Amino acid sequence: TGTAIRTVEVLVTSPDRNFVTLRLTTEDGVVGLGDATLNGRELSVASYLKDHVAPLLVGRDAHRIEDTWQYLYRGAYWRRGPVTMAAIAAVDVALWDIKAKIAGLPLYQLLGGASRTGALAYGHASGRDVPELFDSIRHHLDEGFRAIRVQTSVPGLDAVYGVAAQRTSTGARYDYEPAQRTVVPAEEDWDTRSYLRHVPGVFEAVRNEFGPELPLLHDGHHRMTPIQAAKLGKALEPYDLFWLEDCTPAENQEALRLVRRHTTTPLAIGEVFNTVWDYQTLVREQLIDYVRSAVTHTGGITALRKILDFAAQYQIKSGIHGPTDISPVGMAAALHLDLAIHNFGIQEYMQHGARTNEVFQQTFTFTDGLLHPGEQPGLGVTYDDAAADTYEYQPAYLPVNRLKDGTVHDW
Ligand code: GCO
Ligand code: MG
Repeated sequence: TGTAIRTVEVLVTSPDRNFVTLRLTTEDGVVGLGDATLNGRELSVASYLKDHVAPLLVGRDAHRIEDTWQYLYRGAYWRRGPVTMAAIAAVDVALWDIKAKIAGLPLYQLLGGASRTGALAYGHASGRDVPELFDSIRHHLDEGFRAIRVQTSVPGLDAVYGVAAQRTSTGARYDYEPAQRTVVPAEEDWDTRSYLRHVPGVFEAVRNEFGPELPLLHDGHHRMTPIQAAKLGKALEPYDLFWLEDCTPAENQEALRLVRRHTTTPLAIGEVFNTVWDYQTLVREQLIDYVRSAVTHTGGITALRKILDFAAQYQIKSGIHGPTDISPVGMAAALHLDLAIHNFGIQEYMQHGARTNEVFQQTFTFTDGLLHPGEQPGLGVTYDDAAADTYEYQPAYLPVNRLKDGTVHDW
């Protein structure tokens, strides 16, 4: 029939960074896009899709989203994991894109319609010292952001996660791109005690300068033990954070009990998670306040919607992952979900570069600090093959972290 999948294409391009995109086309010529980008492991997802999924999709009815999801998840026998779940996510999002285009509606309408006028976004401010950080915050406020993530260098450490090394040549942007185009990962250094001594003073300075209203966020990037995280959460309480993110490596969900016992600073976790099972204890015991998963890494809209519905029963909200390693296709999927769900919290928005926006043409808007996916049928993103083909894949990796004595630490 006309809605059967005719072609399956796996597209790899590297405008400002590597992106993997799945493109499905039905017999009737309706095109759906899905994001399959897994930072630093891009080609493994491309292979999973090309070698193992594409042959199963040809001829399937594009309307059968839930059935296709279950078929790929259960049918592989080997479950979960970032590669598998990113591949399933790409199929799922592409199928939602197709269904919404056939319906002639923006995707959020199929998810229940708009629950708000737009999705509150937070931007990434950072600085090597306090004056540079203030400049970066002001720059984000000028761009329209109404919530700001604050990351800072730490005295004695050369390079710290989340801090832009320098201003761009125009001086206007404070870009931070964690993956570097090297064949072997770069190495950074780390010392948790220096970090814990430095960060509270930075937040005190930011609060004094920008006042009590501005929502402030911070990412601990998995580096603390539970008791260190408890200490930081407590020390930051006077500065009223919107959230403290990834305070511990949360594979051990029970570790969060200890953090929670000591601090009322709201906690956000989950950008490296890929199924609802990674959240089970965290949600049921109300150990977190925000779910950080990306649509792209958690099995798509179908699966993330279920995680967020589960979280909603415990008054836990969304904080969908939106760094530059989520492609504009993955971002669009997040924005449609943000608009529709009831338990929306905040959306991360890290702004893609000009080359990326040339490859992925988009219809979203950013007004008064709120993102909106636009009113085009489907996701509202088109892929420009001619532009994409000029940017070949280039190996790029996230850094590795070491303590002062050389021990490998969480990055
Ligand atoms: C965030 C994340 C990212 C990750 C990146 C890794 O909160 O946005 O921590 O910056 O480091 O997604 O690929
Ligand atoms: Mg993070």
